[in-house]
Amino acid sequence: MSTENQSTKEKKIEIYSTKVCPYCVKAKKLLQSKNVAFVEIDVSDDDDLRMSMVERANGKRTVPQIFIHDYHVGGCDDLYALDRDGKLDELLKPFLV
Ligand SMILES: N[C@@H](CCC(=O)N[C@@H](CS)C(=O)NCC(=O)O)C(=O)O
Repeated sequence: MSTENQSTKEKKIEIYSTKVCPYCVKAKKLLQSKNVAFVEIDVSDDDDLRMSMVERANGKRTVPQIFIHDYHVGGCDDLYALDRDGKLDELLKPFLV
């Protein structure tokens, strides 16, 4: 495997979510429509995991919190705003499946 492929493989899109969360569903729908793979981290029943999300998201406590590799997008509204501004597709390019 080339170095480029290797590094792309190590990068990932992560979405912190809970089981009942309309904004999470909406955010995942947009990611799915873009044909990218993402990792979902369910923090519903895990306070430690939720705290690590809050730390990583600079104090944001709501779900979803979305990360494109190490770029913190924010929540669902932020994801849709990026798309409206025409910036999302470029960020998602390395993750197309
Ligand atoms: N504007 C935020 C709204 C997110 C939001 O309100 N999420 C709800 C769940 S759908 C939430 O986190 N509520 C508080 C909680 O679950 O602790 C976004 O677009 O992500």
